[in-house]
Amino acid sequence: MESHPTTPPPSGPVDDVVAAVRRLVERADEHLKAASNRPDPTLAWERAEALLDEADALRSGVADPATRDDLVVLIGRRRDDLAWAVRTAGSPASDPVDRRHTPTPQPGPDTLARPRPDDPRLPVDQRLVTTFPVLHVGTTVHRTREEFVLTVSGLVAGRRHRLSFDELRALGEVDVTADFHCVTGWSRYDNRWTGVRVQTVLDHLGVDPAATHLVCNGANAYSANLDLPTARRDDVLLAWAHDGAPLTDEHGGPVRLVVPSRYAWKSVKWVESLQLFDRDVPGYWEARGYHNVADPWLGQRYA
Ligand SMILES: Nc1nc2c(c(=O)[nH]1)N[C@H]1C(S)=C(S)[C@@H](COP(=O)(O)O)O[C@H]1N2
Ligand SMILES: [Mo]
Repeated sequence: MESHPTTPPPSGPVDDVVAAVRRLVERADEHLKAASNRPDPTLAWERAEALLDEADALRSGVADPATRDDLVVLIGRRRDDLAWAVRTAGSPASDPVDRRHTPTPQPGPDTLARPRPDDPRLPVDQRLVTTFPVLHVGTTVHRTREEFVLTVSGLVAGRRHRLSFDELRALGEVDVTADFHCVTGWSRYDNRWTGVRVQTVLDHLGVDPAATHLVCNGANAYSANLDLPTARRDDVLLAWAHDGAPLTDEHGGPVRLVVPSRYAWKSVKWVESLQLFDRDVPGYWEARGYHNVADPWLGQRYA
């Protein structure tokens, strides 16, 4: 746990640092914008990256954890935009909603699998936050536990099932404490999730032996795919509580998927259904250039 000072630090110098970080990010934005109009955008990208590195160095000195985390997310999104620009250079422009999301500059293959030297719990290229950022495509969904229904379809015995919240919970409640790694570069340690194992749900319903993969669908046409061995891991949950409190709407309540061994985009919020397939069917981000597996320890950001 981070200890919070009882008296806030004098606000003047802190505000100055925050303002300086924001200015660096704005300048990086300008280079990113300029890059798109250049025949050779490389120099502009390099400038943007250097400014973001400078911003990261400055923000690491900010004492207030919440302020520092805001800056981590702010800078991370620009690194996303930069990586996406580099990656899609020369190809037709993609949907702006999709572009808002993307991650950090692609590290070289030699850096991919390593933990950060200063913190072995943190994959290289991730930055620790102590708040709980909110990230999703579209607007927050408001749905009660009474309104919740989980549909399981495809290669399951009986082909189609509908489970209420209480039916789901009655299958067996477990706690999993795990770290959460977002592809945009922030990581949050020690999230205690309460829910039912996907494994338990599948075993209860009876999966067709031909099934090899599943797709988890959430609200707003969001989805993510997993192979069944991954989906059946002990730490993969349909979760309804976080750190002992019911999942809030913004974090995907009443029920979200949690897949700790994968980048957080696999942890679908506002879960509606699971579909079982005898083949791999890409989800929302997997169909938009992201890695199919998404192991943060292997830096599997892009396909
Ligand atoms: N339905 C839905 N689930 C989603 C997303 C989304 O856009 N829609 N974004 C994913 C991404 S990229 C991340 S980082 C996590 C963020 O979860 P949080 O907002 O609870 O931190 O949700 C994941 N689940
Ligand atoms: Mo994410």
